[in-house]
Amino acid sequence: MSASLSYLERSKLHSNPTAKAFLELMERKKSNLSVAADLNKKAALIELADKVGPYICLLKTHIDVVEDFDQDLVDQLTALAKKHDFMIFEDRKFADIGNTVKLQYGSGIYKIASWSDITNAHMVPGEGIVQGLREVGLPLNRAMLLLAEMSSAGTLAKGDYTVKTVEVARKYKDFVVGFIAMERYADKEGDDFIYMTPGVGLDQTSDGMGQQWKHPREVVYDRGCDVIIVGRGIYGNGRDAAKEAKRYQEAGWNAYVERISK
Ligand code: 6AU
Repeated sequence: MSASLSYLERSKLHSNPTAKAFLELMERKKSNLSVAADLNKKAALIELADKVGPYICLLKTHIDVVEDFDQDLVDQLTALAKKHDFMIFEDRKFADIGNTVKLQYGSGIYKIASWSDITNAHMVPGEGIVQGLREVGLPLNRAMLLLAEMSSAGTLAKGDYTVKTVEVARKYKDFVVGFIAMERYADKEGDDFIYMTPGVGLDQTSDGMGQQWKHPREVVYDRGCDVIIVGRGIYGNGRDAAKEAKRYQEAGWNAYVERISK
């Protein structure tokens, strides 16, 4: 069962170069922490990425919320990714037909495929969405995640929807390398999906707008997920982002070490 293997052992099970490199990076850096950098000013986003950079494996962006976006932001983020050794995940949550998502992923102002190692999509439109994104992303050695579940209260992504999402992921394993999910489910022979879980917090359980936060140990040890995605728990309420990132890195990593030594 891949939940009991180390990230390094699992890197050998992947054919997708981004998944392989990502799992190696996690092991090398001893980090399964992704920071959700939901900030709307370029300077603030760059400052946060530089502060948390030493502690994270993945910087998660919502590039379309940045009011003063320009190509220089992308250049600076990719330079910081090199400096601190992390990857970039544009949390675009594509949700349209294959032909449209191809355009949204590869062109427009953001040209996401040109700089984002990983992106994600909803399965609502059916598997054409994966075919469209794969056409653009695979030649660039990119990878994607499918949203199999969500962290928010009342989500419709559950039950049969989740099961069908996993089936599609199995069909396109060269490009779909994992899920946004709340627990690990697809550990059939030959599976090795990377489970990334948002809705993680050490100090609070809810934001009053549907978000539900769980403890890193519950996510990684009890539920078998691989990456904790943390936003406001790290930079919200005037917190010291570097200090909090270190705290979350340790909590996430300790839970992982405990899980693989079970
Ligand atoms: O820690 P937070 O609540 O400040 O931030 C959580 C981040 C946000 C959401 O857009 C994202 O995680 N997210 C996702 C993702 C990553 O796809 C899915 C989901 O179900 N819930 C969720 O919060 O940037």
